[in-house]
Amino acid sequence: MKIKDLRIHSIAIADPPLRSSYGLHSPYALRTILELESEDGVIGINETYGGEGPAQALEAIKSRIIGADPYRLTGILSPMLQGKEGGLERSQTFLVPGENPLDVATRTYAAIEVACLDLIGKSVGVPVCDLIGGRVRDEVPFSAYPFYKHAGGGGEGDDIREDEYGKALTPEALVRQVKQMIDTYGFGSVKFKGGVLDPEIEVETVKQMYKEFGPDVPLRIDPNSAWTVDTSVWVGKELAKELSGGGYLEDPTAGLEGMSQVRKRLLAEGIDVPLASNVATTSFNHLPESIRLDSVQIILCDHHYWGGMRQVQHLAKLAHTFGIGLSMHSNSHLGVSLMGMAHVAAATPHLTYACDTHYPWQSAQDEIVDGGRVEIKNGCVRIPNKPGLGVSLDYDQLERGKERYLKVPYRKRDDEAEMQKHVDPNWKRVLPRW
Ligand code: GKR
Ligand code: MG
Repeated sequence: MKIKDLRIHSIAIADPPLRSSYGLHSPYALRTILELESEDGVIGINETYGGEGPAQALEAIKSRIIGADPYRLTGILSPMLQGKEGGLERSQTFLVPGENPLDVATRTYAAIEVACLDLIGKSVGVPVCDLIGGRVRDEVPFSAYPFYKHAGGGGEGDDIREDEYGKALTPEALVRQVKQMIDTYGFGSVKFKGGVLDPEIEVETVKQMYKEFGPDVPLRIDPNSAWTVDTSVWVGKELAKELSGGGYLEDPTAGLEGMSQVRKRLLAEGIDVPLASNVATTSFNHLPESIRLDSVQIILCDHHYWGGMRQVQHLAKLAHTFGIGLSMHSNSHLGVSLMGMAHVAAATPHLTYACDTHYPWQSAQDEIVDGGRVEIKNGCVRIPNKPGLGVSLDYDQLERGKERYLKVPYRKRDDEAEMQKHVDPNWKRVLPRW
């Protein structure tokens, strides 16, 4: 089998005004949809980061893709995963995922790998999870992902989306938001995005969630490095009960050294709440130091930047070997990414926590999957009995996404600029803030 064509589609999808320590989400998130077509007309698809940078990186390797055999292509491209090109110094501490120049090689490789797997799966009639080792679960659990948010459902002008969840800038509003997400999707755990309001208010928010949902719904909080070591330890102590029993404290502070100090000081207080990360430990090169310092007890994998599905499986094996838990990270995405996440999670035995997903924040109006939105039921995505990723493209919807992209004035994610535009002209991403 030979690849005849690689098509790269830049799209924009409505995104609500969600807050994090990076700033504010823009009215549209950018994504890239790929199509790999074989000589016999089978089409493999994938979804990855959007905007100019990711699309250009894919364009740049197009000549190596056309004419290649999809079974061998990732072997040929594997130097992209090695050494400096493989992201030696990369980190998401300051740059939003998808915007780190040091991630270019691994995320470009990942985008092609998954499209190849979908193409192969669709050619031989096998689901991707069974191609990469075989599923260990048919249903993949995801967690609710509440955010502080301003009013609005995303989009602009005559293209605005319904504000399904409303404004949420208080503990009470956050509890309401989670309740609504759980009622709609049946999630069994909650990952709460902090690093936005004063830590006392965020602690109170988690306490109110615990009161509302009880000890059977594990809670996590992720301020994306907004706190000092002292503040992180204070939060860990305040929330020792609420974050135990399957919860975690995610990236409270910046860097492996800072995380290690938080861990040591909490353990010294008899608090064994694990620290998770998708900011401090983001590449294989971070693992030796991360393990030596005991900085991170749970790694959030994400095939989009860890170098694809098989790299995530390698990561899981290493994590298991060193007694580290594994969860999964996400950014604003559509159904093709969700299915990619579900397939790799289905074929990864050592996945010890429900995965994150932004999917509830996106609208059916923007979905490019044929047949509409992927179902999340009882908090899980079920692997469909279909080849490849189990989804294909709705080309009319894809066209709409491309038209939207042409109208959007920005070409990369910039949450700081968005904050300055809508909330505070002097706002800067300051770490630590509290
Ligand atoms: O979408 O604002 C966001 C999140 O903060 C995202 O950018 C993070 O990468 O979800 C992420 C996380 O877990 O850190
Ligand atoms: Mg995180």
